[in-house]
Amino acid sequence: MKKDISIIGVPMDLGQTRRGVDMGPSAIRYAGVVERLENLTQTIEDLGDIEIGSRERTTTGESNLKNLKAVAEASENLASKVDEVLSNGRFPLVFGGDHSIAIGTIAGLAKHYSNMGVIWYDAHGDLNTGETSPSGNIHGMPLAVSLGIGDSTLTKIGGDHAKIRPENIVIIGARSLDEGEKVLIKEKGIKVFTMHEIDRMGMAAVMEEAIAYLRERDTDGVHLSLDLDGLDPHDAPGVGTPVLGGISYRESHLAMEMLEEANILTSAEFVEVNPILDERNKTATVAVALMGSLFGEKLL
Ligand code: 6HN
Ligand code: MN
Ligand code: MN
Ligand code: MN
Repeated sequence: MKKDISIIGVPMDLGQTRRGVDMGPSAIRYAGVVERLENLTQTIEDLGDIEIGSRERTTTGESNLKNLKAVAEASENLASKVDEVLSNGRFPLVFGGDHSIAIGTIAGLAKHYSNMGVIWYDAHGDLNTGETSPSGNIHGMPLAVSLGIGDSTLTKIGGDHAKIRPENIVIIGARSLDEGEKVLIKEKGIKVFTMHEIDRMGMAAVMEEAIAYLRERDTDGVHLSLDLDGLDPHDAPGVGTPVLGGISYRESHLAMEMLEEANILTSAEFVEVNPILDERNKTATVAVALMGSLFGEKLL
């Protein structure tokens, strides 16, 4: 079924410390996203970039979370935008920016879905809190925040309640989890397909299981949060926190094709594209190619 897509750019780089990821939305547009998706969609509109506000990098006294205030403000803006797009009956397609933007995306989505599923395609769990984080970087925390765990400045965005349930999350591609994240995954019973499962079962079986799992949960919407570092750095070099041994380009296409066939997605975001660290805009180009598959492009 062809969708009505609204693109939202989020030029955010304050959730981590490497410059350049704020240019991710431009790089994705430059790689021809609208042209690529035009014929695959009912309608497509580009709403431009949301306001990030103060770019001043700060660490406030009582918190070890970097740039907390600025990230929180931008997340509020993004949540309203996503809410508005859904209210217009359209499919939000969000471009990062670092992964801290998922806090705002999911907060906006949660205004419309009470039992939302989330597919977290990532080398990391992004389940840290101020206590467990090795870096203080908020891009390592958005999944925890969406569960209502972490600094209240972030968890209260879009309303002071958990936006998603742990049993409605599927993490795919994990290969760099911090100790505190591992504890949380076990404690909350979060479904994770690490690289081990992908190697062992193959991507087709992983996606079949992931889709069946979310269907069993009777979700009223499913969000794909795709961090480009979920892919192997060979295929997606333009990311701030690359981890060897990732998901291949072809496996990722297959994953997108299977999501399209299953027709379960109601929103998506592509994050962590950093053109400064990239090779000739390769990572943005990969992101756009994956979006092609996600919205129904076929090889024949
Ligand atoms: N990402 N687990 C590390 C941290 O600093 O919390 C890395 C997080 C990476 C986050 O790639 O979206
Ligand atoms: Mn991430
Ligand atoms: Mn990551
Ligand atoms: Mn290769």
